[in-house]
Parts: sequence; C-alpha cells; structure tokens
Amino acid sequence: MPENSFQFDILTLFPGLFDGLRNESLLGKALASDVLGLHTHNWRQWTTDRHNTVDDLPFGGGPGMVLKPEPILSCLRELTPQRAAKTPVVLLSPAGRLFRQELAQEWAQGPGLILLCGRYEGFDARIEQHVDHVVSIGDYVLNGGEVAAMAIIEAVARLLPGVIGNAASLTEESHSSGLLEHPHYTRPREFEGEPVPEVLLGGNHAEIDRWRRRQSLLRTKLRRPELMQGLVIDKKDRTWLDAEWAALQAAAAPASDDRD
Ligand code: 6GU
Repeated sequence: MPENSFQFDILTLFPGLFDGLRNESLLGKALASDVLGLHTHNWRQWTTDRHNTVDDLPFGGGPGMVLKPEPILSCLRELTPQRAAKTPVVLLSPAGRLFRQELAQEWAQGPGLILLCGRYEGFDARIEQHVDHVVSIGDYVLNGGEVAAMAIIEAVARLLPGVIGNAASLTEESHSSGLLEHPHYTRPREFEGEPVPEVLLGGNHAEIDRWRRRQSLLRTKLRRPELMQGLVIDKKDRTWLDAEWAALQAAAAPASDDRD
C-alpha cells in the first residue's frame, strides 16, 4: 500500500453495490493511480455456522431481524491491525449523528476510514462500543448503509489531493464556507426568455464577487435558514439582504387590501 494513499475499508453484506463507484470517472482514476484504496469485506465470510447466519430475531419481539454481533466483530478485529491505529471506525445508521462537510474535511486528513454498513432492522447495539462514530446522512430511511457509505466515500475522496484537479472549486462550493453556493450561468445569454444576470457579463470582478456573495446569502436564507444562525454578515450585505427578503415576502403575499 503506497505511503500517501487513503484507504477505505467497507464492511458490507453486498460488496457488489460498490462496483459502480469503483468504475466512476473521478474515483475510478484515483483508485487506478493509487491515491485511493477501496476494499470491501463481506462479514458473512466470518460466520462459523454451516448456514452462514448473519442475522437473528430481536429480543423483546417486533418486526424484522437484527445483525448478529459476532461475525462483524471478527471481521473488524482481523482488519484493524492492518490499518493505521487512528483510522476512524464508522457505523452507518439512520439513528446516527448527521454527517456534514466538517466531518468530511476532518476524515480527509487521513489515513483512511472503516465503514460498517448495516441492513435489516440494524446492528446488535453491542457493536457500538467497538466504533468511533455512528453516522447518518440525512433524515430519511434507506434500506441499508451502503448508499450512505458511498455518499461519505465521495464526499471525503474528492477532498484528497490529486482526486480533483481544481482546488479553487473545493473552497468555493456549497457548505465549505457554511453557506450555499451562488447560482451559476453559462451560454446562451438568453434561455427561454430568461437572460443571464447583467452583472456577470460586465467583467467587473469586484461587482461579480459582491453579487455572488449576496446571492449565496439570499439562497441560504431561503432554502436553509438554519445555516444563517451565528453567521457574521457585513453591514451593507445585511441591508441588501433585508431589502431583498422584504421584496420577496411582498411579492409572495399580496397586502391584505389587495385581497377580496
Ligand atoms: Cl447511514 N443508513 C440507513 N439505513 N438509512 C439512512 C442512513 C444510514 N442515513 C440516512 N438514512
């Protein structure tokens, strides 16, 4: 394994689900160039009974099956000595903490990640004492952790040196600054009656920067108001945002004397 490479180890009962990711352009290139390693481990191979049982009925009753702890832990114990001691072990669960960009940035410092993907109703809870993080990718339920693991792999891998060519696109994108990114436009100058905002055609970069920063603020306030909490906003930007917000409110809700 090359010194400067980042290793993903995925514990899953469905390793085939990761084949698409392996062949995808950016990630596929990074894998081929040894910047990245992606290894899947099917813990069914660590079962010891002749039916290779990975799940069992829940104590206390209820629907569904629970993933037995023994084969997962055997698999994990065989893997961890082969990895750097500080490699985080992450269990994927809709009952986890929310995965966010800051965590992607922290994990991208290396040396790798070990991701445990569940299926069925979940893992036996006693697995949790053997992991460093329990993480969810959002407030909805997936059938298993694999798609969530792929989201995390992509979010982390694209921050690694040598995976994305353009470093500026990493600092300017949504969430890296705590705000949503401003809108983008390309040709044609007019599309189905909608023109590109005039300021972007003028070549005044100070004006363009200001327009983009303000559009970021407006978009974030509209779509993700909770991200505005604790944000320090320049006084002129604040005045602009408040006026723009008031205009939008007025357009959306006609004054009461306009109504019948
Ligand atoms: Cl990490 N797993 C599952 N099964 N569902 C999820 C999730 C994870 N994150 C959001 N929904």
